[in-house]
Amino acid sequence: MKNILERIRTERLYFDGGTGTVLQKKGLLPTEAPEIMNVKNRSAVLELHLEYLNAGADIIKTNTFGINSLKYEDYLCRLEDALAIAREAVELSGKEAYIAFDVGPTGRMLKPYGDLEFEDAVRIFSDGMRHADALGADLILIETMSDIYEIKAAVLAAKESSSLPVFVTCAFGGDGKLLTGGDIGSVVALLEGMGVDAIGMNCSHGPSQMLGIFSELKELTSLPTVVNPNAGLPRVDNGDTVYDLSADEYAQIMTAICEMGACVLGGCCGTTPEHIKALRERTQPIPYKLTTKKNITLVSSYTHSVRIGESPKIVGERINPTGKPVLKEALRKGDLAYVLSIALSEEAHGADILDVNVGLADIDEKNTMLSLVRELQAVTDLPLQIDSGSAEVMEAAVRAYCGKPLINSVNGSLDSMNSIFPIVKKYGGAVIALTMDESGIPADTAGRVEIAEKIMRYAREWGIDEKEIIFDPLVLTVASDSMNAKITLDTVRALKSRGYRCSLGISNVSFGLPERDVINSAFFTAALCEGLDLAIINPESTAMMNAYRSYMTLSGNDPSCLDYISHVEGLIRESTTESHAEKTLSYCIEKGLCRDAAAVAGELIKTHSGLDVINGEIIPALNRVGEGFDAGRVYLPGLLMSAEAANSAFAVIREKASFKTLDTSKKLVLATVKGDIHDIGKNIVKLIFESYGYEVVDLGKDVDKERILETLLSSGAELLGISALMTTTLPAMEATVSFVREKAPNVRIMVGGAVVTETYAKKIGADFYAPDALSAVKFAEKK
Ligand code: B1M
Repeated sequence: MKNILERIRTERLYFDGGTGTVLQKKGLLPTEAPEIMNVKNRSAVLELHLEYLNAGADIIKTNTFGINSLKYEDYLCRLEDALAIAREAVELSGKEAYIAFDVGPTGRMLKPYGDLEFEDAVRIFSDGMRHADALGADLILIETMSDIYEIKAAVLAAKESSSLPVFVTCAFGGDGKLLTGGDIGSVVALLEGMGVDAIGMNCSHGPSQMLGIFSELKELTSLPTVVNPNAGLPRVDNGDTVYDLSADEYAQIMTAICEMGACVLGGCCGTTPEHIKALRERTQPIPYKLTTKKNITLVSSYTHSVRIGESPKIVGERINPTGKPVLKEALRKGDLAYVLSIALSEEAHGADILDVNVGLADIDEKNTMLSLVRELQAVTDLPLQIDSGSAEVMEAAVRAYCGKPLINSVNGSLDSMNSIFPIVKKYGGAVIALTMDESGIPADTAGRVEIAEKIMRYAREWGIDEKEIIFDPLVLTVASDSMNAKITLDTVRALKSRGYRCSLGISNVSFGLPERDVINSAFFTAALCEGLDLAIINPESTAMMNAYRSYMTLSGNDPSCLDYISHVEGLIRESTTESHAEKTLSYCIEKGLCRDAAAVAGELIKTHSGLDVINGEIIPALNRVGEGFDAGRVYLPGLLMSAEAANSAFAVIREKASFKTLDTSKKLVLATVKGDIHDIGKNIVKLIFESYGYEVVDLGKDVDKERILETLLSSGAELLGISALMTTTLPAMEATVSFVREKAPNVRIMVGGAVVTETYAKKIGADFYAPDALSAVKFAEKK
């Protein structure tokens, strides 16, 4: 059979459509996972594959979306069954079709936002992929992905455990972003960097909603594209999820996506063999569009990408202990909070990327780098530049990094290229390439350009694209040789004229001179005028940032001078209002700074009551984060980090709170209702009740009504407090109230939580609506 990778680059292929929704019509119950059907009704799955193959699919997905070693102990047998059914279907059809081993998300979030370790996720994905390769799958389809870090784990697993082609399709939301905030650029950066074979989108939407997202994807990617939408936007009708687009309507809208150049077309939820048949018939006559190669250099973080080469970008240089005694001491003591505050300050001053170097002789560089990369990624969404002289540290950090980093650095020596290029190739990354080699730094431009060409040749041999190499032609101080700056500027010009990207660590130019920023900022402007793409500088230096902003404005990179004006306005505001020099508790919570939040709370509690701190700082901060989430400014990772920070502040308040002696006659059962995992409010209620001497039986969050009743009966408590924070979990609150009313009529029930109102509480038959914790205690005490 012809290689699928050659085919998708020259002709259009077709995927099959939905699996679960079609299997439901063949007997799968709504509560059952589709993979159950491989065992429960094998012939229905065989029939599904055959129907798709007969409808014109060239690639069928195995019915394995939900099978992994986390979910099923006997996952290997289950995979064998699924692959055997797919193979039998292809043989029966007599067609030359490909079998895609279908891989869905693990269902768990990765640390630091969830509890799954990155390496565990890699292992879970590898377990299945290794097996699928051995069982004869033709490719791996990683689909319906909505978290960049999980995507990285899955792609890494595919590379390490199989030699199959890898296609990845993501589930973008209506805002064109992944659930965890990743935009198209961050997806393209990661996946192209890691060398997947095709990239695209599936699920979440119908084809018309995907048009805009797809056009953005086409602008950025040089890879073949895959589009597998749902049959319209899903909606719920009488408890059933329905998809409105008929086969013809679906095919008609898909022609637009086809004309834009999608290489592989198919369907997801709600699409049927009729949809695929109509899709193929309608789009087959449309001429295949070759995918063009884009010369775009991207680095990325969890949520977004930075484009290098379009306009100059700033790399913050401050997380580097060289010459910084306070930072050295902080790193030695493991005081990462200090380092995080440097990062946030660099970000606030306008850095686009942050350099991270923790090279100190007397610390464990690898572990410090790993912890810092993880912590930095939880508080800032700027991409990082991993800066280490050790290839081992580099590999560990680049592997753990969520996104596509800048790698600092490789040079023209064979040793350096042989240790750094494999890392760039495997994990993806743009790499700073120093124009020096075994013989040192050439004294002239010609020598530096020669090394640059050597590096480029080797990179190509390693299969690394030219656009991923960013040359640093190195600047030596003018204090030792007055021609040093000129040689560097000439080299920047020469490299730029060859179409290469350039970076410089600007401040070396003035080493040993007084008033260094005077020289640095002038040199910086000169380098920008030669076309410098990246500058590693201190963004907190006013002189340097003034040089940068002026250059941006004067070079046409700041339309209508808007950035310049808003920067100056910001300066005026800062000078007339109180500066934000001290971190407030709300600031720490909004930024997700857990350790700082605990420390500031510890200070506050010395002079304020716990309730004042909660009401004055914690709740307003969480409300602002919630508003940001609502407005699409904050994403789930940010929400989680803020919740963590609030919890760590809360833990300190709890520790310091004074409690009345326990009165065992005063008992309260407390829970957040089924389906709801918000428990910060409930925990506050618990704290206040305990401080009034109550014995509180806290059942935690996501608690079903049966367990609540059982606890009320076994503990003898006659007071119940339940909390709900989402409109979707209000029905669970109502069900709990009526269940407890019926089975334990003597229990008094209080309800609370941001979505609950007095009217609603009355409607569902609760005894009391508590807008806050104190009102709940007052009600309880009234008895
Ligand atoms: Co989410 N979340 N969240 N969230 N979260 C909200 C609630 C939301 C309003 C944000 C938004 O969109 N603006 C929104 C709900 C929208 C809606 O339905 N109306 C939302 C969403 C959508 C979600 C997810 C679905 C997001 C996603 O995955 N796409 C997801 C849901 C998961 C699930 O539950 N199944 C989710 C997840 C999370 C985190 C895990 C990240 C985190 C919770 C961590 C945790 O609790 N351990 C989180 C957070 C922090 C929030 C916000 C920002 C803050 C909630 C909070 O703690 N408030 C929230 C936005 C907001 O409310 N402003 C939001 C502070 C707390 C002290 O207030 O709980 O109201 P509250 O408690 C008060 C009173 O109400 C009262 O006393 C407390 C103290 O005064 N009270 C009681 C509460 N319970 C009581 C019980 C009583 C008495 C009084 O009985 C005696």
